Amino acid sequence: PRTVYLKDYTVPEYLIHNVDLSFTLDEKNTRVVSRLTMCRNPASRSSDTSLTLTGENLKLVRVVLNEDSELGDKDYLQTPDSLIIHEVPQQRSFVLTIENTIDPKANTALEGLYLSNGMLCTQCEAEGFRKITYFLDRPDVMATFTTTIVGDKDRFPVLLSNGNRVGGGDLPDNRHWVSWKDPFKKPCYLFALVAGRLECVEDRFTTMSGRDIALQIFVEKHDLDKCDHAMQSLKHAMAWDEQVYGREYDLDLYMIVAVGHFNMGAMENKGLNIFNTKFVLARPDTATDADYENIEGVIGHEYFHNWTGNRITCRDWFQLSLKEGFTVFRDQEFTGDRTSRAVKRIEDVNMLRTRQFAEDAGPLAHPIRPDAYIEINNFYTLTVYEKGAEVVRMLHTLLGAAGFRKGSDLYFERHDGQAVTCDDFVSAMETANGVDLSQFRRWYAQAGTPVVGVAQHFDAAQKTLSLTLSQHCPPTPGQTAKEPLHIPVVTGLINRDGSPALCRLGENEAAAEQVVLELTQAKQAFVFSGLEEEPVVSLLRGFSAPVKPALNRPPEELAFLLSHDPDTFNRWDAGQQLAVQVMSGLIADYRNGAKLAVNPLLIDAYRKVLEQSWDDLSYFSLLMTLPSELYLTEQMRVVDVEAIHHAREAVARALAEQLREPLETLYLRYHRDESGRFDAGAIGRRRIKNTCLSYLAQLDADWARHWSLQQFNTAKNMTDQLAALTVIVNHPHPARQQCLDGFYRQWRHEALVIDKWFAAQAMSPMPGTYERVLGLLGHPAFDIRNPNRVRSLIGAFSQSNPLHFHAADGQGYRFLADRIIELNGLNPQVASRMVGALTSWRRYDENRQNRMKAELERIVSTEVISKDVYELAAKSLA
Ligand code: BAL
Ligand code: ZN
Repeated sequence: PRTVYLKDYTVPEYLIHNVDLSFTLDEKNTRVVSRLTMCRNPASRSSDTSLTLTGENLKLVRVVLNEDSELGDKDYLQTPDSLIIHEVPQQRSFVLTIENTIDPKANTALEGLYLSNGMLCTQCEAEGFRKITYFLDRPDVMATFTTTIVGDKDRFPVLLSNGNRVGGGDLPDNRHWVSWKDPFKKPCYLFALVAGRLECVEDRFTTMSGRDIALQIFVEKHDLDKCDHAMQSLKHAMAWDEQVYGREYDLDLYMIVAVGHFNMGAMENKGLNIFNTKFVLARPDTATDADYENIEGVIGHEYFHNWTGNRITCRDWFQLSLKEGFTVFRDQEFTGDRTSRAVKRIEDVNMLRTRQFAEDAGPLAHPIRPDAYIEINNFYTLTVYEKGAEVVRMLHTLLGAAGFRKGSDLYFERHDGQAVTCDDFVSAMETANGVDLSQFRRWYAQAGTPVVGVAQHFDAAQKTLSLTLSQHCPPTPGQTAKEPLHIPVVTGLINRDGSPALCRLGENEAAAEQVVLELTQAKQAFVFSGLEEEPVVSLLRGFSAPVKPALNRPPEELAFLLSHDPDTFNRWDAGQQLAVQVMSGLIADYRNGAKLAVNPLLIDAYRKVLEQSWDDLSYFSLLMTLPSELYLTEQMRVVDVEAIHHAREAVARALAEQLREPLETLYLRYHRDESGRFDAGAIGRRRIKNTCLSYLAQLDADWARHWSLQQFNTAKNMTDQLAALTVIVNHPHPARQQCLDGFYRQWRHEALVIDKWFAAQAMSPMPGTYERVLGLLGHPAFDIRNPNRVRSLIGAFSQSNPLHFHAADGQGYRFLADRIIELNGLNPQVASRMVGALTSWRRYDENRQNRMKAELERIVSTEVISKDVYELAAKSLA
């Protein structure tokens, strides 16, 4: 397969000004007529007078140049992925009309036009439009689109595309037509079409300039009662973007369609977002609090793309983080403002540190702006998205909120209607603030997680604290030597009595509660003055940079920070690091066959947390939650899945035994049902209660089993019901099968709830999980063609059940490789998403390494292998 390089970028040879599309719908044979108004790109230096359009899986019917001249076989060449027209006008614009047919029913890859539950829908990002018609399928070709759709009135009563509806009417043979016009220039990856039996929930929004916008959410009829939260989220997002970024919506209509078969979470098509049902549908009895939060976040994310992605798009796919990193940062801040800032930050960093750091340390590490790819779909990664958002967050930290806003204003002003680069974004920040960000730009080009070293020296006579920070970044594939990065390290100081110490850097600086240390050199000293005693340093507050601080704090200092750090992130992190230290000791004990005795310091620290009173109960729950097995995995040089599992269980059990009383009291205080309430208070009460329940389930006690069963049987909201089911499925419980069967019977008509049923079983640490997962593949509700089902069974098992997936006999690996090979032929994007669980093979013992490697080799040698799967499997073996 061919590798595409950023360094090879050249401007398009031709431009497309306008696209007139007409679709005549049929499940197996949809006819597409595309009329392109084009011209030679004056900026292109190529002397080639032919025109190459991309297209895949298309049946070409005819090609007409300038309305009247139908081209013959000798005028063009068709290849499996292109249409080359030998000669087109060079001096003036021309019209090219192409007619082709496509088969949506055969499209199991869910890219281009495909069928989901009888409805036709599209997914074009990144390169799906070429599966609809021949085109210049690249993001720097921006055109206005008009789309006319013709279809049967019964099968396709609703016909949607981008922009505003400009016409429609009846046709003979029970057919009808609708025309849509999108006045904004856009690349074809933002094109969308939806046709089917859909119902609509409608609302309105008045923008800051007083324009009235119609908001519509389209779903299948039985889901009409699950759209309220998505609609409210959309209105909140629209208002937030006006307040925080001064950005207003531009069309008269904003449509969202929920579909059951979708490779991603959602897609920001102009004026017509298409969403995975998972990120739209919610009712208190079917969706958890986490689902509610995710829906608001993803609705916000797609809405925010209207400015960061659609109005200003990417020049090429290497620039993906330009729109994704910025838009993730925007959605994170939106959720922080809407819910709890402290909790949102912790959740985001938790994911970054467990999953993105692993990616950045493995064979697939790449910069947030990659320099090469075989299949661009493989680069919708945690690095491009989440680390990309961290890079934008660092700009926000360095420039301050007002400076960042000046920069984003200039970015929107300069580049509206253009396809630009990450560099253009940084330049706007630079110009607006009069600063030099040349070193900062390295974050876009360098992969890997930097390690920040810390050494401190207190001079009692001078009353100064000297803090020496250093940085180094381990090599990543293709990048051995790394340059120092520009790292903002937000730092505060705390006196020994727990009160904050003021930070005074240098002679003339004013004292502040915290400062941003700008680490730009390999090693750099910062001197704080005016200190009466040696303070405790609170470093990297709010996780101000995506780095690993190399700090070996004594456990007492971590316990001190857990009690006193005013920074909510660092306070939580101190508890996590304390737990990691204790569990690391137990992991070593387990490996040595020693008894697992939990350090009482940790129990005391948790007791103190339990004894305090907390306003934000969600934050309190996070303080009470132990680091996950996956996070512990990241801390080990050679991963020992069994030792990690048993060490963590030992700590959880010790906490449950020794803190039983306060945990019980808390559970009972909040165990009453508050179904239907989604304010921060009720969410927090459910969260802390369920955290307590999961601890109490560690006790081998009938009363604890009874509590979980009672909660399962009486819960009226999904958060409580699923929390109880999870506890029951994760421990020996006599009612396990009965609860699973009851849950299935209760929810068999709700696809998203059945996904949870599959996932809960796939993630269980109980013996027999592998056999159960294997059996579930044959369950009538399992469908390998549905990405949500694949993720909920195969994804959950391989990515969130380390104990069973990494079983020493290799059965988990074999199971996954078999599924990847099967999926490779059906849906390469989903198949390649599943490869990730095998790519970290070098982190395990020799036995597991050999077994994982053998499965990767089996995958690579599959006879017909997709670019998607090949790229990841081959790179991880290299
Ligand atoms: N653009 C792909 C889906 C998303 O990031 O919103
Ligand atoms: Zn996005």
